[in-house]
Amino acid sequence: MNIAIVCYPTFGGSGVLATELGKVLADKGHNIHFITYQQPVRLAGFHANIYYHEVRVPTYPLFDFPPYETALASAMVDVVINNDIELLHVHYAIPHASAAYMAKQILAKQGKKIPVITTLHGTDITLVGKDKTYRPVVQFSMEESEVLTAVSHNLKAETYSNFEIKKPIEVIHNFVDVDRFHKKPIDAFKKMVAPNGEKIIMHASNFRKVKRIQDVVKVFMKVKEKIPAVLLLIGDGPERPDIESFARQNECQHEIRFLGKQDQIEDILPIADLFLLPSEYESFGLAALEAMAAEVPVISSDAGGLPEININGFSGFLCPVGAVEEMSARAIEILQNKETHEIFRKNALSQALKFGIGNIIPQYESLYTRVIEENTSTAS
Ligand code: GMT
Repeated sequence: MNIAIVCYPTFGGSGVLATELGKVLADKGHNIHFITYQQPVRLAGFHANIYYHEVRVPTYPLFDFPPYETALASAMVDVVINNDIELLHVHYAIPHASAAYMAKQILAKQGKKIPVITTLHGTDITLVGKDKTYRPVVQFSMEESEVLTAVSHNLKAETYSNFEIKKPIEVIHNFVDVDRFHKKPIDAFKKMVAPNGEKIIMHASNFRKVKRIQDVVKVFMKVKEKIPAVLLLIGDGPERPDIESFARQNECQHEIRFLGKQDQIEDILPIADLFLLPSEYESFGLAALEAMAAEVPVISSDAGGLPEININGFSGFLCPVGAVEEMSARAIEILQNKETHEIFRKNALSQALKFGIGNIIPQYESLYTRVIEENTSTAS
């Protein structure tokens, strides 16, 4: 199949998922065309079936706000026409779904009928999308997509409760390439960050408020009262300066390392003993799934779609949002006993395997086949 994937190229979960999806599909022989404004962070190297089309937004003195959506729609038209694209798969509704609608109309005038699949990822619905600044456009463009998918049952329910959407939403959970993450920890790296055998606690995110990184630090402080531990924070974003000063105020800055944005996260996760994701909301929690694939148990909040992937008392624990005491007690419970820790590690991996490539990618492939067939039969 010839598929165009539109996504954000940055470290956010939706861009990561879209890029990984394209890479797996390319490995399976499909031609994948990424359309975005920058090389996606997880798209390094060369692949015979992968094409990258950069959206350029020329500046002009009149433009206080360069019209990205217009440039994106034009790029979609160009890529579809010149590469025999059969399907546009857009990740994150804003502005990708509305740009796709525009491209579809332009292409229809030129006699080319192109179907659009919109995959909803989370904040495009729960935060930004429902804001009245964007709501009418998001609602309209979702309705106009041939197919809507959501990355969890929770996000599907959130979409129906926040928008007047009549069309069905298909749930296709996010996936992980378990073989890539399930690696032997790099000993030298482990020794460097935990020279005295301290337990390694980890968190990875885009450091937005919704991630509640202060809770991560609070849990860490409680754990290290009982067990020698270090905290590794991966990622970067608006909350970082506050977290740095919070750590200094609590005199634990020397036990916390900020690793910044990392694209080889599969080399870092395996050294962790525990992963924390105490988010206010998480439609899915791809970072937690990647940790589980690296055989790392997860303590997360029970918000959003997290209970669909992290199984309480099995792959880790689910605690109410903000329940720092409970999260700390659970972390200590997992970390202080070697045998318990080992059981949680194995369970985390077996839970991650349920979301492995082999289980999820065929769902996308059969969806694509169905949508392309329907489009061909109605076009002729
Ligand atoms: O919140 C983020 O980490 C970024 C955001 C995005 O769209 O890039 O992530 C959302 O999509 C991910 C992939 O489907 C999900 O794993 C995240 O749970 C979701 N984030 C939220 O719902 C807050």
